[in-house]
Amino acid sequence: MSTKLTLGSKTWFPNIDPIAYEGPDSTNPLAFRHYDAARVVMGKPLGEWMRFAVAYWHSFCGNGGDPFGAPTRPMPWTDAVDPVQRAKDKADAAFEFITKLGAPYYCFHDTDIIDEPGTSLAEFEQRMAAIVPYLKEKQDASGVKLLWGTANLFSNPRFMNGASTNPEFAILARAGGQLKGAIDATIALGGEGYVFWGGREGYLSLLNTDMKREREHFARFLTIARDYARANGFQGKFFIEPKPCEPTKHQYDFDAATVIGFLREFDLLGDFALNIEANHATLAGHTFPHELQVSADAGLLGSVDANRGDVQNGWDTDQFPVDPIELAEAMMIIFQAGGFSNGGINFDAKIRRNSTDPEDLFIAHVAGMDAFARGALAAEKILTGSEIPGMRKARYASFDSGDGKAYEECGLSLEDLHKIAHGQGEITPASGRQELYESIVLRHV
Ligand code: XLS
Ligand code: CA
Ligand code: CA
Repeated sequence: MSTKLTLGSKTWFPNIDPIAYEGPDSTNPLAFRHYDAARVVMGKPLGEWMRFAVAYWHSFCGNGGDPFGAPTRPMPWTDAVDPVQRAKDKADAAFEFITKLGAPYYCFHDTDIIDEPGTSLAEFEQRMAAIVPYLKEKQDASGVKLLWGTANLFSNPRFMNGASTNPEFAILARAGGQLKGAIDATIALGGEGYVFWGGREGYLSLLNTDMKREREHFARFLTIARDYARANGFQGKFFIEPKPCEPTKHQYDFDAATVIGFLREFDLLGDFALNIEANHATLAGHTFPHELQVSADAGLLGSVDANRGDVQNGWDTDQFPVDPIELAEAMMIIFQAGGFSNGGINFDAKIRRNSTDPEDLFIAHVAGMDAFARGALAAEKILTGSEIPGMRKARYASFDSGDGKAYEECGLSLEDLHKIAHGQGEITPASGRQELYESIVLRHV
């Protein structure tokens, strides 16, 4: 183990060595087969495109408990009685893990880095003041950076009716007080982004909800958060993470298109971009690539929460991503959008309840990073060496000249279309050739 790994004295993953790249022929699940951070892909090292991050909450707080059963996961870093010591142990475990994995970033909620005391905001602030400098030391010693921070404004019972969309002003103010601390921590730790996921910003019943007012309050909350962060030196990006439902029946940040409309309506474009989570895309009835493309087309593709849902289950299962075909399509969109500026690929994914060996967490991340890398290598081949870009362009060739071009340039009226329609007779539509496109993708993955 390198001396860079810990400030604390303990080793939490004693049987795991730093993960190395061993190449596609390796059968070692604790080695990368595709993810070689230094390998240049689409003109830039893979590591710079990916900007992988580890999620504190699933990896170091999630204990495997579910509504039907008690925790299953051994997490020795949660044993200390003193909350600050417990938080430091957790930080030691997290940084040992992230460093051995070779991920450059991590992400957290305020309540992940230190446990929230019962009620007092002042006491929570004292605890935050104890752990944030420790995290800064861990970052400086390891070189691991903060991709984004966020506030957990949804778990505590006080937020059962929402945070910034709560019908009671006192709760909204409490949420704002906590938000300020999370922004301060993100700034102190040099976070490149700040995420707003609208945990309970939505409703369970319209009968008791003034949706218009709640959305306006939400926009106001984002606006003053942005103003505060900017005034205090935050130069990163704010990310909104869409999700259609869960925990509320209907969340205001339903999907990428809804969020883009919201940002435009409340004049928040410019400071905000989108954090697209794969499993949230499928919950919204879309695909992960769809949500990426909608964001990219609006110039708002900020960051990614990497995971996958389950085709059979209609909830947020947050499994590790493994499908290289889906990820090749995703990476084609990310490459064409020019990548992330302040964002990255954060594994908002959890190992299953019955995955209880310490190495399971490593295997899951290694496979997830490899799946993205394999998708990226395929995407490069598809974009630079396959028939697909040309085929797709040719599909729209009738808009490149003549009447089609005039139409795109706003030069034709409905009467013009009527005249053209009469002049051209019946048309035989061209095949969309979807299976051909799919077979080409398959050839490159
Ligand atoms: C929950 C969300 C959450 C955000 C951060 O479904 O994915 O974890 O990413 O608050
Ligand atoms: Ca997420
Ligand atoms: Ca999720």
